[in-house]
Amino acid sequence: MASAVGVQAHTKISDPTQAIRWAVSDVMALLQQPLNDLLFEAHSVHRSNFNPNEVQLSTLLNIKTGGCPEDCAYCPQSARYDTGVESETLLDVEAVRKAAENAKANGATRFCMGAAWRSPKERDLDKVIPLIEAVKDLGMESCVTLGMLKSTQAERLKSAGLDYYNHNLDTSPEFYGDIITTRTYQDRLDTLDHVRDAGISVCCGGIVGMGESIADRAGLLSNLANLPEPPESVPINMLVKVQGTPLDKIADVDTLDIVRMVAAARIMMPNSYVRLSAGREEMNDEAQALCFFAGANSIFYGEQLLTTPNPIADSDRALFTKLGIKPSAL
Ligand code: SAM
Ligand code: DTB
Ligand code: SF4
Repeated sequence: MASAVGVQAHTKISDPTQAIRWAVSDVMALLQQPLNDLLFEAHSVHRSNFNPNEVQLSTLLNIKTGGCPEDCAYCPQSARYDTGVESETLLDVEAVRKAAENAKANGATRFCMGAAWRSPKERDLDKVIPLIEAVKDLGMESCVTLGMLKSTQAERLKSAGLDYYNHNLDTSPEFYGDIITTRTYQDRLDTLDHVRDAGISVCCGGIVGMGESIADRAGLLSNLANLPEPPESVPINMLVKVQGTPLDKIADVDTLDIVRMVAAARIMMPNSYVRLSAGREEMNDEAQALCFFAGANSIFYGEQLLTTPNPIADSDRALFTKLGIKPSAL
C-alpha cells in the first residue's frame, strides 16, 4: 500500500456510473503512509498536472457578517455563540469594488465573497448579483459562498457571470452530526449538485482539527473525490479556534496532518486546485512549504479571512520569494 509509484497503486472500487471511486479504507491507508512515500507520490502527481512553482491567489471578503441562524460548531458567525462578532448588514457595491480593486492590485486573481446566511432569499440575490458584476468588471474571477442554494438560484448566479460557488462538506458524513445539526450532509450534496448543474465551478473542501478521527478525514476526502465530478477547487482549512464557539478548547492539530491531507487531496483529485486555506497564521514557513510541495497550489491571500486574521500580503510575498514561487496569472 505504501508504494510510491503512483495513483495506480491504490485499489479503487469499480462503479459503472463513475470512473473512479475511492474507498474510505484506501484513503486511510493513503493518509497513514510513511510521510516520505506520501510526499513523493503527491509531488509526482502535482508536477505532472501543474507548474509546481505557481500558486493561485484568492482574496476573501465577508459581505454579510454574523447573526447566522445555523449552529456550525466551528463558526464565529453563528448567532448561537457569544464570540463578539456582531451582525452587520450586506456591504454595498462601492465597498466591494474597492476591496476587489485592492485585491487585484496586490496580485489576487479571484475574489471570494462570503455571507453568514443559512440560504439566500431572492431579495438577497438581487443585491449580491451587482457585487458579482462589479468583480467581473475588474476582470477577476468571482466566487461566492452564501449557504444552501435551490437550483433556480444557482441558475440566477450563473447568469450573473459567477465563476465559482464555495460550499464545503466540512467533514465525514459520520462526524458531521457532531458539528452541525441545523442542516444535513445531504442538503450540502444537493446544493453542490445544483451548482454543478447550473454550470458554475465547484469549490468544496473541509476542516481539519475539529476532533475528527483519521477515518473522518478519509471520509471527507472520499466524499469530495467521489462527487460526480471532483470540485475544481478544494479548500483544506485548519480549524481557527474562536473563543465562544463549542470547539474553542479543542486540542491543536499537528500541522503535519494538514500536510498529509493536502497530499492525499492532490493524489485523489489530480486536476483540482488544492487550497491551503484557514489556519496559515498558525503555520510556520516550513509547514507551508511542505504543503506546497505536497500539492497545495492556491491560498487565501490578504490580511483577513472572514472574521479572523490571515498572514498579511507582504509576508506571503516574502515567503513566495524564499520558495521561488510565483503567483499564477489568469
Ligand atoms: N454561511 C455559508 C456556509 O456555511 O455555507 C458561507 C460561509 S461559511 C463561513 C464557509 C466555510 O468556512 C465553512 O463551511 C467552513 O468550512 C469554513 N469555516 C468557518 N469557520 C471556520 C473556522 N473557524 N475555521 C476554519 N474554517 C472555518
Ligand atoms: C473556506 O473553505 N474557508 C473560508 C472560505 N471557504 C469562505 C472561510 C474561512 C473562515 C475562517 C474563520 C473566519 O475568518 O471567520
Ligand atoms: Fe452560518 Fe456558514 Fe457560519 Fe455555519 S459556517 S454558522 S452557515 S456562516
